[in-house]
Amino acid sequence: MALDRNPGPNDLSAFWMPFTANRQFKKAPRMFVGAEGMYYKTSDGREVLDGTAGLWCCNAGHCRPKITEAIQKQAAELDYAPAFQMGHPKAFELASALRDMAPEGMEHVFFTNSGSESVETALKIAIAYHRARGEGARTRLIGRERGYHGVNFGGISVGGIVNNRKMFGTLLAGVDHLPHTHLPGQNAFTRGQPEHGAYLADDLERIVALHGAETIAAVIVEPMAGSTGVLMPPRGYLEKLREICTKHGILLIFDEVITGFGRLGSAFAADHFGVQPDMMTVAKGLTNGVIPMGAVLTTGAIHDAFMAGPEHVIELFHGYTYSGNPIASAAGIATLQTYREEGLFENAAALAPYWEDALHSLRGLPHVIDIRNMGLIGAVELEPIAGEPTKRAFTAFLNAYEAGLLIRTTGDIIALSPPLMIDRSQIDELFGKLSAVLKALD
Ligand code: PXG
Repeated sequence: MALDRNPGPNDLSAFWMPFTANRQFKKAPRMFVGAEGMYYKTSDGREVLDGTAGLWCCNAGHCRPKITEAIQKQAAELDYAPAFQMGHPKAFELASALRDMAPEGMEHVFFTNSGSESVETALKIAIAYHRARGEGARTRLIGRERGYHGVNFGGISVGGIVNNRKMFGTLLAGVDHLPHTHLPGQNAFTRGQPEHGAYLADDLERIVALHGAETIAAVIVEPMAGSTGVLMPPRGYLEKLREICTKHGILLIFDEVITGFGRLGSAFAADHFGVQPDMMTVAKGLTNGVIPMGAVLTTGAIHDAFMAGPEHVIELFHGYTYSGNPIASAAGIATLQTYREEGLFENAAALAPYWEDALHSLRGLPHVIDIRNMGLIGAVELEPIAGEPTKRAFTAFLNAYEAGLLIRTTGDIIALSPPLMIDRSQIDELFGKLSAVLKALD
């Protein structure tokens, strides 16, 4: 029986692929077999320019020697150490490096294995923090329409993407949503932060008035919404959210899974916008996407609220078998060193104006109804085909791949987020290819 079930190398049926049109893929598979720097190599021997840093995670580019060596060395030296009641030096080293890189006030680091786990961890810490301080009624969580906070139950509950929610039952109770900030009528083709929409943060006051501040634990938002199709925060919006949260004793969580590690030209979006959250969730670029790892950063006040009671008692009943895994920690340390030594965040900031001009040169091409950008991130929104939403952008994705360019699409929006090591000639190559693809679209 076991032998009968042994698949040949080309049997694609067993692997149920995530967030993928499985039947379409398996009819015409797209396989990467290698990668270096800014390029993937396909199974049919072609080079594909990585316009998306994998899935927004390979910020230092691919197969970077320092990261590869760190992983190899760690695997041979200490493969695994128990994460509970035991430690190993690299997890502490990475936590300190992350704290030192983070905005002032982020003092402690809780390790997870993904963005989704970081979100669950932050939401749980928020509720437990209030309870530890004697405000156990603060359990309500506020997310935002069109928000993406991973795919676990807490994350899809505070998230606001209908297809990620509607199949999965009743979700968490006690969750409300702020309105999204997409105002195409007023803000289309804005470069950087849009002018209109700061008032949308005032909706938090309506939610507070409805439920009472004393029932609300936290607000979680992406400082720049990535997955939904790249929505920049309107000018003044994040400042207002911060102000209202502070006024009512509500924690503000920035989900920086995409915006962390240089995407906007600063280490974190909190730095870029000059707005201080109480917690930050990160993943992806923390290890350059090479080994799964995430983290939650918290203020000293949040951490210290748990450090009461007898010292032999566990303070927070939460954690994962692989929290701070040695190999992931080694990858994280080497990744942060690579960012620093190669000045990759500075490169992203320096290239941002060139990127912006190149991106906005697509304005006027067929079906393009909006273009948005910030740092090394960009979105091109296409007019959907009537009655067939997502099809036009998906066709663009398939044609771009054939033309040697990797892009991401969500709905009818093309998202771009290349590794931060990109240079001007590669930006030209990217937009040259994309513009040809767009011109040929039906
Ligand atoms: N929060 C945010 C803001 C994210 O963007 C997650 C949490 C979840 O991370 P994990 O590691 O559990 O996947 C994400 C992930 C895309 C795309 O192309 C975006 C994500 C993942 C995959 C694809 O939009 N974001």
